[in-house]
Order: sequence, then C-alpha cells, then structure tokens
Amino acid sequence: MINLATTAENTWCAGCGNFAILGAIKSVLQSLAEDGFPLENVVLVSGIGCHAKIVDYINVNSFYSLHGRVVPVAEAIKLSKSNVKVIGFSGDGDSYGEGMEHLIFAAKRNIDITMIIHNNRVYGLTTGQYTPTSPLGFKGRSTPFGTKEMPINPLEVMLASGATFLARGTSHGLELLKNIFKEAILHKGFSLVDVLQVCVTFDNLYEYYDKRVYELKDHNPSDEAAAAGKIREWNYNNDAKIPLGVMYKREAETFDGRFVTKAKITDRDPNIREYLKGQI
Ligand SMILES: Cc1ncc(C[n+]2csc(CCOP(=O)(O)OP(=O)(O)O)c2C)c(N)n1
Ligand code: SF4
Ligand SMILES: [Mg+2]
Repeated sequence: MINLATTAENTWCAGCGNFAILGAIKSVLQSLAEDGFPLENVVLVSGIGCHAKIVDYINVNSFYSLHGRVVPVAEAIKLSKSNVKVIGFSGDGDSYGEGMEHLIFAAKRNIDITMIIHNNRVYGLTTGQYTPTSPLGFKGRSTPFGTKEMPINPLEVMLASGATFLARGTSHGLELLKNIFKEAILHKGFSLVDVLQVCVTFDNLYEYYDKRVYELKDHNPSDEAAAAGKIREWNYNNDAKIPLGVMYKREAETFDGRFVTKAKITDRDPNIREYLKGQI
C-alpha cells in the first residue's frame, strides 16, 4: 500500500474531526491508486483555516490557496490540465462565507472538481467566531450574546445552483465518509460533500450529531424533488433528524469538457490527447 504520510507535524487539537477526514481521504486515494489511477494526476487544493492544513499531511501534489479561494484555484488547475483529478478542501467560513460566490458559479458550470467542506460551523483557526452555518444563538468570540441570524443550508444553495452531486457525512462515520468521498471523486461534474466536522475546542457537537444522524436508505438520489426534501429535513438549526449519504446525483455535460475541442489537441498538452483517446 502506498504510504501517503508526510513529515509535517500535525497541529490539530486532540479529538478534532479533521482527523476522520484525513483518514478517509488517504484511504480513498490509496484505493484509487490500487485501481490504477496514477496519484501524480491528483491535485489537492486547500483554503485557509484548520481544515487547510490537511494538504500538509498527504503526500500528493497540493496547492495551499487564499481564504475563500479554493474553488477558483481548483477550476484553473482543472481547465489547464484536463486529465487531473482536483479535490478542494475548504472550511465553512472559507467556502460558505468568504468564497460562496465561487461555489455557486462552479456548481452552475458543472466543472469537474470535488469540494470537501470541513463544516465545523465555526471559524476554528481564528478561535471561534460564527460562520454562515453556526446555529441561531451561537456564542463565540464575535457574538458573546449569541448570533441573531439563522444559518444557511449550503446543500440547498448548491442544489439551486446546479450542482450535480451533493452528499453529507460526519466526522464520526469513517466508513460512510470513505464511500461518499470515493463516489464524489469519481463523479463526472461538480461534486460537493458537506462534512459535519466537529471542532472539539470551539463548538463540540459530537453529542448533538450522534443523537440525530441517520444513513439514507431507499433514497433515489436522481429524484430532484426527493433530494430537495432530504436536504431540507434538517436546516442546521432545528431538532430534526439529520440524513447522511448521497442526497443528489445526476449526469450532465461538464464545463471543462466543453473546452476540450479537436482544435486544442493538435498543438497543446499531450495529456489532453491522452484524455481524449477514444472520446472523439
Ligand atoms: C481574506 C482573509 N480574511 C480573513 C482571514 C483570517 N482568517 C484566517 S482563517 C479564518 C477562519 C477560517 O474558518 P473556516 O474556513 O471555517 O476554517 P476552520 O479553521 O474552521 O477549519 C479567517 C477568518 C484571512 N486569512 N484572509
Ligand atoms: S480549533 Fe477546532 S477545528 Fe481547529 S484543530 Fe482544534 S478542534 Fe480542530
Ligand atoms: Mg470552520
């Protein structure tokens, strides 16, 4: 088995949900390699925050980007090298706050990248300010008397924006996380996995989630109305049960695919020629 460890010192707090995401993605990358996918054709992109350190701990190509800018960097890499699998790691502050507009356009375009959101519902690295998914009343550094606004439901925003693969996992469910990550990465088009990643230091929600989560069964992810219903079941604030798994999935032409033309293969990157073998 390929060893994906690096020599970087891990500085996450003991018990942080990021460890589960790291374990799951390493296992999926190893299984992709075993299936014959060359890991030199994988690029990981991260934002800024506790989540972003994940790329330091995995020994494959990576790009540490700016706060809120995982998506444009990931899109640029995909458009310049079409045979590469681009996986973005972002925080709830990073992508649902600062970078939300990029997510909306990536979903609208159906560009073939995967976004994994470490949604701990707090700004972890900057020590506990509220984010767009923090629950109403959340008390943190910037809101000592509690927030006065409702959280957004990011999966609902993504569904409305045209995303073709949407899923939810938690940092307490490693096997499910592995399955979802693999399916998201193999999906051709824009895929987003919202991971309810617990920040034990600033918003320890393990007990809250453990009481409420359940795995989707007999759900047809290609049924958009059923997906919308499942996505709305829990709104990040109510006491409803929290469905986990693949919520929505459909096939559609990709943005990057539309750029790959016959004209390009005559004089550009040989990788594009390889990518197109058998397709034209
Ligand atoms: C443009 C910009 N704005 C603000 C910051 C400060 N900053 C760094 S990390 C961070 C919060 C990150 O929160 P989140 O994306 O939820 O990641 P987490 O630490 O929770 O994993 C902020 C506000 C920055 N580095 N750059
Ligand atoms: S502050 Fe929270 S998100 Fe950051 S490493 Fe610690 S537990 Fe994890
Ligand atoms: Mg966060």
